[in-house]
Formats: sequence, structure tokens, C-alpha cells
Amino acid sequence: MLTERMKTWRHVFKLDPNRTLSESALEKVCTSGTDAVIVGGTDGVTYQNSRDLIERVAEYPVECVQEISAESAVVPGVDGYLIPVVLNSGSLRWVVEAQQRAIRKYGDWIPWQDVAALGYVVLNPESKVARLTESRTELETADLTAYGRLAESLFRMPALYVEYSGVYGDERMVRAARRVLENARLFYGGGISREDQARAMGREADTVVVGNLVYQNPEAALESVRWVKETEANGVSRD
Ligand code: 1GP
Repeated sequence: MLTERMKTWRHVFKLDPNRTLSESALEKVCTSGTDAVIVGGTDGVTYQNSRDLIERVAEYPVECVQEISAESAVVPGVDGYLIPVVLNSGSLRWVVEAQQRAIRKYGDWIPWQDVAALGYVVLNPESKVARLTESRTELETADLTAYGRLAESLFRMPALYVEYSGVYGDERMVRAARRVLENARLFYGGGISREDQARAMGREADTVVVGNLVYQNPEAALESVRWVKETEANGVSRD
């Protein structure tokens, strides 16, 4: 089950099919000791560029999952599929509509044991994903914790994803989400470029997602695996 395997993810890379990565950089990413590679992005994602990247990642022993942002880009035979549900979107399209359309199209072939929903809360108003999904990013900690409880206890989602895509986020927000989650996994992603950031979010989140850094500073991106994995998550002291 993908939801079971996700419980072992401490550090993951997110690779964008719409960006170029050399073979040697890809090899280093895939053999870095990261727990999984997520293939997905916000714009310019097509079936062709997704399949190309997934096939390249599949050459390595690392788990590869596709995050579905467009139903037309779904690649069969991947280890798993992550389905974003943008909880603070201003449009139903990103909460249930796109998902319903995709299930209507692929329903009979979906390997549900390898599918997991990610309950996103998008918090960087300048990010492409925030603009696309019309996310309501002006949130207080109480708003975020309510989304966390909604994701975990009402929708029974396996993960809450605190998404600051492109900028380093507010540690207080991530810590607040941490306190209310008991079963759902807490993903953090956004702007990690330095050791102190990787360790700080590694303390709050169960799973740390590193994206842009792979393209901006590949050596630091590789180091981020160790920074996160050496850090103990605060998960045990939830109150
Ligand atoms: C993006 O959360 C991921 O969806 C990672 O963010 O690209 O800013 O590292 P960055």
C-alpha cells in the first residue's frame, strides 16, 4: 500500500517534468539515499515529459511516484500516484472536480492500493500553485490546524501537506499543524536551501520535500538528505 510506504518517507525529492536535469544529476538524486522521488509540477506538465522523466528515474532503485496535476499526464505503471486535494483552494476544481473527472475517465483501471491523497494547504501567495488554485493563503495557525483536523479526522487523509513552494515557510505554522496530527503524516515543502532550514523543518515535519534546490544547487540538494535524516522529528511529542 502506498499509504503504508509513505510512512517511511523522511526525505523526498520533487522533480519537475518541465525542467531539465542532466543524467549525472538525476543519478545523484536517485542514489542519494532519499526515500522517494515525486514526479510532478504545476505548469507545462504533459504525458510525454512526465513519461520521459519517470522512465529515467525507473532506471534506479529509488521509489518513484507521480503526483497528478493533469489527468492527461497520468503515466501507467508507476510505483504510486499522489492525488493533491487543495484544501484551501478558492475553487472546487482543485478539491473534488478534477479528481472526479479523472476517476470518471480511469475508474476501472486505478490501482487504489498505490494511490494516496495529499491534503494540501498552500501558503505562499506568490507561488504558481497558489495562483492556479486560487488558494486562500492568509491563514492563521488556527485555520491551518483546523485544516489538519479536517484532513485527518473528517476526510481520513493519509497526509497533510504544508506547501510553501518557492519560499521557506513559517516554522510556527508547521509546528501548529504538528500538534494536531496524530495519524496523518505531515509533509512540508518550500524553499529549503540550507542546512538550518532542512533541520528546522525536519524537526517539525514527518516528510520534508525538496524541489527547486535540485536545479539551483544540486550539491546542497544532495546534502539535504543527510540534514533531514540526521534530525529527529518531533512527532513523538505531539500534545
Ligand atoms: C514544491 O513543496 C515542494 O511542491 C518543494 O518546494 O521547490 O520550494 O523546494 P521547493
